[in-house]
Amino acid sequence: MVTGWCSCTNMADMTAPQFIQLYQHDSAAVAQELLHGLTAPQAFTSPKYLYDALGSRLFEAITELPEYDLTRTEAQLMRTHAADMATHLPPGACWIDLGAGNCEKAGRLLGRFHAGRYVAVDISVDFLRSALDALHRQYPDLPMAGVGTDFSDGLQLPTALALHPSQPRVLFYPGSSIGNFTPEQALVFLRQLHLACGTAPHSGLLIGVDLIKDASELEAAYDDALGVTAAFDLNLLLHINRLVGSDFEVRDWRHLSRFNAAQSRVEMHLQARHAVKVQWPGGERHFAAGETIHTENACKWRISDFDALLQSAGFASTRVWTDAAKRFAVFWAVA
Ligand code: AVI
Repeated sequence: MVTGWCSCTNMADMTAPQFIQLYQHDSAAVAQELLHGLTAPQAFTSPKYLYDALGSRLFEAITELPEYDLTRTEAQLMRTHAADMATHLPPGACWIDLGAGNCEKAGRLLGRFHAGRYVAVDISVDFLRSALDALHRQYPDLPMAGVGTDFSDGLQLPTALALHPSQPRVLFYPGSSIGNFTPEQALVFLRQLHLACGTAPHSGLLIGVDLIKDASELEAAYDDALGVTAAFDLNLLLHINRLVGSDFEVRDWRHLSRFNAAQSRVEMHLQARHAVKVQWPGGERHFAAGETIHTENACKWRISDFDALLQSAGFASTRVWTDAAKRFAVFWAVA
């Protein structure tokens, strides 16, 4: 069901952000998806379930950890190369911010890149309201919208947005969130983003990608000394308990991060500390001591491989900026 409404209550403020909620929580479908993964021979869950209210706050804390420099390196790259980037990106574009959250990253760029419109996309418009209201005070003349949709399974841009076919689009996907897809899933997703760029010339995708580095550094980035990432991972069990009515006990599990060199990815797992029986309405699973639930992949890329992936997804040309140590890359891929 598509529900669209404009939050304008005051006719004097016709530029107030528009909010459109597409995603509707379907508890039976969510439980079915989770139980399918939890009962698989190698149990797994989608990383999207890491982000309940507490999980989102823990992730924000992760971005401040000394071991997790990804967010800071990307922000530094954006600052250092903003002037050069601005010569490649189209002015007056509609910026579509995927996984916008607090809209902070895009907020720093909209003025510099002379955006013509801003569309923040996240699972729920409730996450976007205060951020967009604040951004609206900063850029009162910039038309803005918030769209609540689960784009991990495909990006839908609602017709209620009335995107103009001749306005170029900048799809903005920072933070190396693409790394949470396997390369096969990433290709499917990037093809969808290519389509979502529309037909106006100069449209494209601005995307941040974390690069391969030393395994011990990568493992530490996903298993910090303070235990914030462990809390982020373990909190998933409490979220699952609420979603499927299971009885996971956090203390029965430990967080693991390991670099899988063959697949070029950091894997997060929750490992049973001893034999554990987990029950939920209508089912149960026994986990042997040491057995794991695979909770996240964070794929790390080589610049040349990611460039090839963008080309396979249909993007015509790419430009890349990276830091001196080649820890992180920002790509501008023209549709
Ligand atoms: C959101 N995503 C890009 C983060 C990452 O690095 O894969 C999530 C994360 N998981 C553990 N730490 C951070």
